[in-house]
Amino acid sequence: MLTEDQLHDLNQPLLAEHHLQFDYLADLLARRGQDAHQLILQLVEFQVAIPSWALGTGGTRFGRFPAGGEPRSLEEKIGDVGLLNQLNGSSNSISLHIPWDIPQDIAGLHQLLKEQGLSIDSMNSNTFQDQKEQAHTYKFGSLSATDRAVREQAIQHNIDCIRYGTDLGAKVHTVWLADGSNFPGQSHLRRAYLRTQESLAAIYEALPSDWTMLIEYKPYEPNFYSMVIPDWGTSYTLCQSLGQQAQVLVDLGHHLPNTNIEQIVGRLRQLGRLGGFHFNGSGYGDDDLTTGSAKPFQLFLIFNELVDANQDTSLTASTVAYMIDASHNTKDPLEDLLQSVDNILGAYAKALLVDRTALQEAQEANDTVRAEEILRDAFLTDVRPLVAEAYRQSGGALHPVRAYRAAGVRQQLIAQRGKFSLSTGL
Ligand code: LRH
Ligand code: MN
Ligand code: MN
Repeated sequence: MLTEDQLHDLNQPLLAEHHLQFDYLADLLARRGQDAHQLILQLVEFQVAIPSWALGTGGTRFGRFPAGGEPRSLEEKIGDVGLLNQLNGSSNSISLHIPWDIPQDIAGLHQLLKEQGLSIDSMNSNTFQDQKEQAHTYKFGSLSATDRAVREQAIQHNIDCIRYGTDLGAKVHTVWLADGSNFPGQSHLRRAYLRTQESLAAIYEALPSDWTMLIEYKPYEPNFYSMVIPDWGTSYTLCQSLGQQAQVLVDLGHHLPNTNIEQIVGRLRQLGRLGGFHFNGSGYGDDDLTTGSAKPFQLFLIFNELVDANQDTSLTASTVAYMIDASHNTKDPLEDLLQSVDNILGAYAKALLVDRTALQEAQEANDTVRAEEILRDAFLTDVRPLVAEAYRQSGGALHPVRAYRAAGVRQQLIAQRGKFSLSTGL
């Protein structure tokens, strides 16, 4: 844990320049009729959950290059998220993956979460790997398997996840299925869907009434001929058949290249089925890179849809779970997460700047250039002083990555946990 004094000292050398930049931006925005302080309040409120499996180096199937000092237990993972949240005030919850994060000491975990000002965001089931004591293999699927015993085991696992989550105060359960087939003819496509629907209905029945069940889609990997839930349409129809507590989860990396993700987001929001996000960055597929690193304009356009829908009084208000889902090989995982949250907040801030009245006028008048210019004006505004001020007002660091390095966090974690400590996860 960093102390308040430490954070204060880390901010001190950056303050003069920050004020200069912030005052300039606030004046500029005021001229355009926008209130910087109002925008900051919205940024301070915005929270993105951190996945427990992103706190260690993910690696690829070819190799893994551990950062050192990786968390060895759920308690240490919570500690790492607490650190991130101290630095940016924007990551006050954590997503857990079962069985990587099976909670043991429930009372102790509650105490720890309270001390760190954190909560559990979403539980995630894992029926894509076989575990040691497991009776049946998931080699040929889980909730869609032809073998009833496999399906029952997978259903029970999901119900167990909900039970762990209930113990820890979570309210969201996420189901991502690796189920599918690798070869034409291997699986009966319609029957696989129907079995999945039936299994999901059994899980949904065990869902407490104040919980949401998120259904995540992915077009390929680990199966490459067909995935049982390959796209948002399939997730959507499954949700429709389950009930209002079932919602679609959009993982940015789970689309074929060039998919118009912002349109999917707008569509789901309009249909009242947008339940959550897994943010990450992707150029080819499920690359799991830093959110917004390669396609910042796309991230902005996604937030533009969200902000627009939130301001549309004809739509019912919705609760969207914002989560990161990324883990990779080259960066310090905590630095990567700080960068991801920073890019997410930046995209959100820019979307808040869009002049919606002018945009609507331009759209209605079919003024293509004007409409695009309005978006470009917002996107090209340097909002970093707003985001920095939001961090500062939440008691965090003006520049979280710099503060993290200056405080020598990774070196301390290595000293405590060792150079070769391994985190459970991908
Ligand atoms: C699948 C996925 C899903 C899993 C996570 C580890 O690619 O995005 O969300 O739970 O990765
Ligand atoms: Mn995901
Ligand atoms: Mn993924």
